Amino acid sequence: MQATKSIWMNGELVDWDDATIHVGAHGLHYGTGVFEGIRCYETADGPAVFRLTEHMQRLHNSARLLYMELPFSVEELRTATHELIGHNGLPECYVRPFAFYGFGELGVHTKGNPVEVVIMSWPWGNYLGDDNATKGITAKVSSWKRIGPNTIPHVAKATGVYLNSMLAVHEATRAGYDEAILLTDDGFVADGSGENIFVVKEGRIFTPPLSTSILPGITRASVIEIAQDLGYVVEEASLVRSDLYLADEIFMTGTAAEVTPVRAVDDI
Ligand code: PPE
Repeated sequence: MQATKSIWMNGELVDWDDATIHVGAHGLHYGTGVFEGIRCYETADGPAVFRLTEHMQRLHNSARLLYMELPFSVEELRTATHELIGHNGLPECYVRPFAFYGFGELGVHTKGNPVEVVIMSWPWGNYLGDDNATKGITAKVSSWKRIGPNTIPHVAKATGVYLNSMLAVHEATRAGYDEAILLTDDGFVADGSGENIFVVKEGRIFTPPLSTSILPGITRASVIEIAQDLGYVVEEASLVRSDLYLADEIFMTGTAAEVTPVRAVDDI
């Protein structure tokens, strides 16, 4: 990870090296945090942040689902993001806002802990490898199931939820694949470890509905909108693993992964 000048912490810009927290922070012990991943792209008019309001709104929704009250509004977080990007001076970057219960009391209940809000930004190439964005990746259906809607709300982009993704991507890469695809407990295709999934079959585009334990991806929503504008039929439909094996094409979407083609699933 490439260091940049500053990090926005609770309303102030602090030097990269000084943005530290106490080891007793609640979020570190119990995964009680929420986060976002956003991209800022270079344009002819200068750096432009893609769908910033939607991302900050999702951060707020994630927090609400963790009984966490964010001390900054969507508008304030937007302003903070612009301030940070301007200050760090990068033409393109990845932006990582997050909020977590900080240092105060331990014990699983969050009472007595402050809510800390941080925004980092740094240069980050394609998540699955810049080459893979054109060549395509290989994926493995994970033996780890995607967390269910009554386990932890999957709609929340919560830090603790990502143990699920971490296990799946480790399993996949240790077996020689680039990425994991997680199914729900009852066998429906859900997410990649950090991406949503689309399947193309006979000219139509399919993607799992929001109720299938997926993160409501902002890239996913953008791709659906753009594909429909281009005249494609996009259907939100429950998919099973054989739909992956029989697909004409598969691609994954995410802020970090952007749009990455999948060239094989389970060696098919
Ligand atoms: N599903 C999961 C599980 C997921 O983590 C992401 C984003 C998506 C779908 C796509 O969502 P969106 O970015 O709104 O299109 N994963 C973020 C974090 C990756 C990381 O390892 O950190 C990201 O792409 O920023």
